[in-house]
Amino acid sequence: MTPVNAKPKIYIPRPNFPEVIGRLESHFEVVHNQADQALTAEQFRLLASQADGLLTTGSDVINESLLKACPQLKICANMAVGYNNFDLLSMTRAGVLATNTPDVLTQTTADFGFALLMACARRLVESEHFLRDQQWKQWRYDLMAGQDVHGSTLGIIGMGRIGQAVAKRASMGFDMKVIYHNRSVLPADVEKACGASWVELDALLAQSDHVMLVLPYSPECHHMIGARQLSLMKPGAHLINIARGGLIDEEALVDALERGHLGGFALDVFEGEPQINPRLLTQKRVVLTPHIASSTIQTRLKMSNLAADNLIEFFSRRQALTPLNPEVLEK
Ligand code: 8YV
Repeated sequence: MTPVNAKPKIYIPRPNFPEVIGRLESHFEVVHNQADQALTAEQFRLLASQADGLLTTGSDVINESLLKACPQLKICANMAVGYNNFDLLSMTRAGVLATNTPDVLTQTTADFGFALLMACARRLVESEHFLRDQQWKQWRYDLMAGQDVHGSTLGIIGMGRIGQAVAKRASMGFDMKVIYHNRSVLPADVEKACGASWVELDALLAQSDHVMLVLPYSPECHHMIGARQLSLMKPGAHLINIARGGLIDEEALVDALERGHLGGFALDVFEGEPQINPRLLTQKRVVLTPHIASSTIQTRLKMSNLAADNLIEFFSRRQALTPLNPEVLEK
């Protein structure tokens, strides 16, 4: 039995900032795992089953079966804006609060989306490998010739905070035409501030020189970019994904590249990550990064502190800064 005045127990399954763990330790009994080796689902379940709160990341799945094994769990504070790792309905039913980390990572993630776009269109990684492999023999008019970014058309799928931040960089900084597809059309003043206009998805694919995915993942949009959508893209166009791997059918993507239809693609997220489809690894015109779009020290620290603040607020005042199912707080 838990002693009456015992501190709530917080479990942190993956490595995190020592200073944030230290902050949490002044409020809670904290169990954490700083090893660079993810726990098995069974190990995670066992440790979570003894916790009052979890500081999760986007890779830690909280579903009905886990919730059943965790009767004392009251809050999962995700250190991510995306929360497709949460079964929110089951969490609400079980009275478990879910929180995420919006806003603090918007600009950093948009910066990285743009970096991937530039790297892909200008063949940055391929050129670097070429040089390191000592293959550079002379100046050539077409050496590693890529495609212009400035003045081209960018299609953004998903126009939330990050999509809008990417659009501003493109329209203001690179004089690009920006079109977007989103469930809802943005208010005219927001569209104007982003220099972007709404189009149907098929039209976006057909008109864009570069397509960027910035939408949340849900089972309804699983493989929303498959063979048909890829065939609609302009020959030589680029695809950039900073959202979730499951949005793209990776086999169809590699097929489109191998057929010579796509100019290239850049992925920061993968279906089944950190496992990578081996066909992706052998392609030249691609940029592949290990889910680091939000990874600057400043931003990751803000994300970690916001997740910690949600835990502290919840256990001290039964409130949260960024709740996803606030109805749990009203019960
Ligand atoms: C995280 C992300 O790094 O915030 C998100 O949704 O994808 C990334 O910023 C990742 O999910 C780990 O929590």
